[in-house]
Amino acid sequence: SASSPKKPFVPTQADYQKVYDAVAARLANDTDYDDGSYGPVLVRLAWHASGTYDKETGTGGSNGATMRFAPESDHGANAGLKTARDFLEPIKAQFPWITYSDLWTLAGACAIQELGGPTIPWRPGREDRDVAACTPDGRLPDAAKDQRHIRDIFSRMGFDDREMVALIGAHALGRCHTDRSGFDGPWNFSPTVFTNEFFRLLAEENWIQKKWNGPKQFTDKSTGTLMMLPTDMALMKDKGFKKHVERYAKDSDVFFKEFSDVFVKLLELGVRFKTEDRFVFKTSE
Ligand code: CCH
Repeated sequence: SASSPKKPFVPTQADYQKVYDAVAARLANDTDYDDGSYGPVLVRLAWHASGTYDKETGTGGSNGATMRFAPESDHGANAGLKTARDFLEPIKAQFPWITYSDLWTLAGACAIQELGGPTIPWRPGREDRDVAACTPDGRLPDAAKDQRHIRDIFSRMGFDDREMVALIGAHALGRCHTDRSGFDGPWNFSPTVFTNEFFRLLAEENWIQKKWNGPKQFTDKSTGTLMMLPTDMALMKDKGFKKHVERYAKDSDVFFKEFSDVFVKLLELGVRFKTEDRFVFKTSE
């Protein structure tokens, strides 16, 4: 009736596509950062927001966006992610109806697509939580460790060996920063394009320990300009992991398909959705 209160705004796929387009436009315009794109750090924000999930207790996961608050914002693993959160603030101001937790995951999906990766079907429904829902430190992987640690951390989220390797293939994107993690450099020569190069180089290059005062990391023998983390190298030392590295190194289509599936799963950890259907966003031209 005419006297009924204002109906709440129920966004449709078209509204979420507008958010996608706004993130994509900002990515295209703000190229004065790192290797020319905020895309990689947006992917990392989406991953660290989601990868806190613990399947036993159902805590953590992409619901909540609790990285807005200390102590979670100050966890060592999240160093530098303020850059990504700040990048998205104007988008949140433009579309105040979207939750931070939906926005951060949508931006991660957008970055993968805009940087030439596979489509990442996405659905809304995450709710923001307050500081009390912050997860304890130590739920995200420590790059100085080995294959046992990778399995411990990622199986706590509910992933199997194949999924763990596929996810880490996101290291095709971006770089390490000495003022964030202490590590330094990119994993390949096109850090703003999503490819299977991480696996190809990991499988085919000769990796030697970097001589420097920083934390232990590896460098490619032929150019000395690329890097691998100890955890990345661990994927080649473990039979269960190595076979997937080799599969993805050989076949980019297989990697794209399996990465998409597992990234969708990552972005949905800990969320009870009301809808089965996912949106496939249109990538910008
Ligand atoms: Fe990662 N990652 N990551 N990573 N990561 C770093 C950077 C990125 C580990 C450690 C690091 C995933 C898994 C792992 C990205 C996506 C993913 C850095 C450098 C470290 C250290 C941070 C810095 O200095 O700025 C470890 C350990 C693991 C697992 O063993 C997974 C899974 C994903 C996504 C699916 C992306 C993207 C970056 C680049 C960020 C940037 O700022 O360029």
